[in-house]
Amino acid sequence: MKMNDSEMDRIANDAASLKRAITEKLLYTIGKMPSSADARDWLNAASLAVRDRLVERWVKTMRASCQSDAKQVCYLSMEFLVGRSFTNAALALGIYTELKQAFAALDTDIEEIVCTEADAALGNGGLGRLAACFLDSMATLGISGMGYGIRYDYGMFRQDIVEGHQVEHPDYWLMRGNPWEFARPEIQYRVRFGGRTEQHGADTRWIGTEDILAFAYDTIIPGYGTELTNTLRLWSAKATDEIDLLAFNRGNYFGAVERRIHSENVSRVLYPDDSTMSGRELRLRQEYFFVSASIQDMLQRHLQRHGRLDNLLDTIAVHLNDTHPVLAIPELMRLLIDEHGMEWEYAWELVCRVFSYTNHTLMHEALETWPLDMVGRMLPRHLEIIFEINSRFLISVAERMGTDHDLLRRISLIDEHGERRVRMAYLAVVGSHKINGVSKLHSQLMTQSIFADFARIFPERFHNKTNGITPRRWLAEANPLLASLIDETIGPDWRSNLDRLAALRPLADDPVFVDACRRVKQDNKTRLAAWIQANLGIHLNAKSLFDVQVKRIHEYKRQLLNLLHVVTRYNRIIAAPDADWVPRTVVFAGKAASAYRNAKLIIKLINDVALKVNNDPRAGDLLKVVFIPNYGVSAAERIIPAADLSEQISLAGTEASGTGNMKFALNGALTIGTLDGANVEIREQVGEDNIFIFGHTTEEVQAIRKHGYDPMRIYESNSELRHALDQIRGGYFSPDEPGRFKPVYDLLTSFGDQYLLLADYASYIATQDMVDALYRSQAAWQAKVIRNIAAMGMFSSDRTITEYANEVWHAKPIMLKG
Ligand code: 26Q
Repeated sequence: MKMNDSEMDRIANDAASLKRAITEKLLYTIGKMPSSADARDWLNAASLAVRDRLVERWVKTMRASCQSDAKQVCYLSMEFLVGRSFTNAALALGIYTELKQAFAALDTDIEEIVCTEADAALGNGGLGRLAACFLDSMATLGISGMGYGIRYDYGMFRQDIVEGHQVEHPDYWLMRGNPWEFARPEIQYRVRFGGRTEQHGADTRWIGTEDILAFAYDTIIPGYGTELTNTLRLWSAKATDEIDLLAFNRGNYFGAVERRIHSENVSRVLYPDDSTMSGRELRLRQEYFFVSASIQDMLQRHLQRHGRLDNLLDTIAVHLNDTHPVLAIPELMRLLIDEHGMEWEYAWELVCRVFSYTNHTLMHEALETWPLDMVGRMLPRHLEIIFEINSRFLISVAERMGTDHDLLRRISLIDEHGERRVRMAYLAVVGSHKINGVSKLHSQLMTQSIFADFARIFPERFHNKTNGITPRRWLAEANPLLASLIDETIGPDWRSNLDRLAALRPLADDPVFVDACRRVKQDNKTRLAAWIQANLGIHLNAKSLFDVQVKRIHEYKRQLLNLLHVVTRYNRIIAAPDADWVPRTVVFAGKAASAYRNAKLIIKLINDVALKVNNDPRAGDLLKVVFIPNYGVSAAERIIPAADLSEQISLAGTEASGTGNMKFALNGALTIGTLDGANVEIREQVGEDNIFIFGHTTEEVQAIRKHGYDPMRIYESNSELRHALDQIRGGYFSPDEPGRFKPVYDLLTSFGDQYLLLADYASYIATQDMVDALYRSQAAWQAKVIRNIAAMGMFSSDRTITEYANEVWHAKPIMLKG
């Protein structure tokens, strides 16, 4: 397909053509006159104009990938936390400046348009955002990839803070349409639930099911510095017609509609839990729904081209983003055996070589297990297959390692204690050829704890892939001021080769560059302060040290430790208001899972402390505390570039990796953190003089636990800590309800505090004092900032994806011609 002149004109990239394209979209696609269009209409029009320019690349890519024999990576994830797409797409196409001019010619500031886009918040946090960074990197590197997930009608809830409490609102992100997606009603699959199995000779039939249709919606994922694009394919649930017929025959119109609604609820809403496994049946239905549609789609696309399945391995690699899509393993077995007549042994060999799996947590509460009864009722054929996988696996282990009943009980895919449950993580390990953790420390702990037995059985399967972040969104887009300073200094290549930042390291001692960095940070802080003033009515000292902890609220992440420092600092200031303090602004943001009581209490405590501190004239400009509501991708893009200090203070051994830690360092914040997750590798990269490490190590934590943790002893022996905790317990921050925070005190001072908060308090406070001391010397501070930025090369998700492509997926980049 060659384009003629008028087609070329349609997608020309100069400002005048873009302006014409935008006004045409507004009129002919949105159906509005400029005079009646609001900012969001203009955004939709401009997005459609930008999308046209992506489509050309998309078509080219699909043609090239058909001609190439490169493997396609199918990335299965319940979550894709993409955020906004407009600026990202414009930067990938290299037309942001022209779009800005086009809007200027329409008398509009592009910033006012861009901020009307709703975040695609189809994820909870780290795991979902990682999937989005990976899609970006795969496209940029030319790895042919397809993200598969669910098109939730409602994404991550919107968080309001009302009188200091979290209030959740539904996030109907599709309200004003989604200009980025292509509905593909011709791509639909039937997903079956329930029913029973019947044996016919050697054949098993699954019958009597209740079915749902999965409809595909495609979004183009542009690569940077390449014309290659990938696809994010999300499934939306639709009722089948049989549902109506069944009910109509009984003369029950409302019954029919109700059942339609019931079916279509499968893709209605994202579960907003990220660290406890909510065992709701609807969640399991969601998991099977998108997995089944995705696997059927892969087989159908493969068969269309090749007409046989024995070479499936040559065309696809399927990656499981945590256990959430692990039903893909029995689903592929079922399709190969029951529908395509393959032998078990042959099919199993294929399956194990197709799948790979990433684990994202060691915490027991977050590991997925499902009641056997529930699985059997919902997916009777899959349960049979899981039993068969299990019995063959246990037999092979017994053959290889002897019949150790204790071992066999431990590694069984079925947990027989109490109510019998399927262990999804074990299913993932047995059915994948590669299994990884997301940081060196996490991968190592993984093979010592939850998968210790499996690491002995399959040592060659386990490896590490330290997480990364895309520099396109997290530097180029989020921090344009720093991006242009770096461009002026070392050129623009860092966007697709983040190692280039190393060239900045010698400039840590260059007073001109140091000062330029400082000014960029100051501008970003001033902007955030203005936003906070306008939106929250809190006045900040933009010259103060911005100390930031933004992430999901969870006990293991220890927002309370941060807060104990805030209270301690407040007490010190009140005791000596005229001392030479380094002024601080402490920023918190993050959502609590809606049923997580303690997390919600932490949010209330942060807000109550903020109220007290911010209104105390004795603290004045020296200390301010802000809780920014509704943390998400767009909020992160605003907040992170303005941070001086990045709080990464989880108890050692609990945060699998963290990726916020990388975003902050890349944007010129210094880290105060524990030796946990990827903090360990950040320290290795930046050097121990350029990071503030405190607290007990993983081994020390294990030792404390072994010998018995005694927080009361710590409480008794540290008067500042005792004072802070007594204030929290006694209602100093909650005079309207003095007992409100007694549970916080009880938690932290009881043997039951799993996260050893008080054990790290003294070391944390002492390290915070060192932060102040360094901040007084701006040249020394900025030098460390620059050494951090310069060392971030390895935390590009391009590096992570290159490793997955080479070592796990065996996927090579595809070449685009012309
Ligand atoms: C499971 C079953 C039922 C309901 C919900 C869930 C569920 C949903 C989301 C369980 C876990 C999650 C999300 C986990 C997550 O985000 N983990 C983070 O992954 C990041 C990327 O690897 C790491 O950097 C973080 O350390 C890790 O906490």
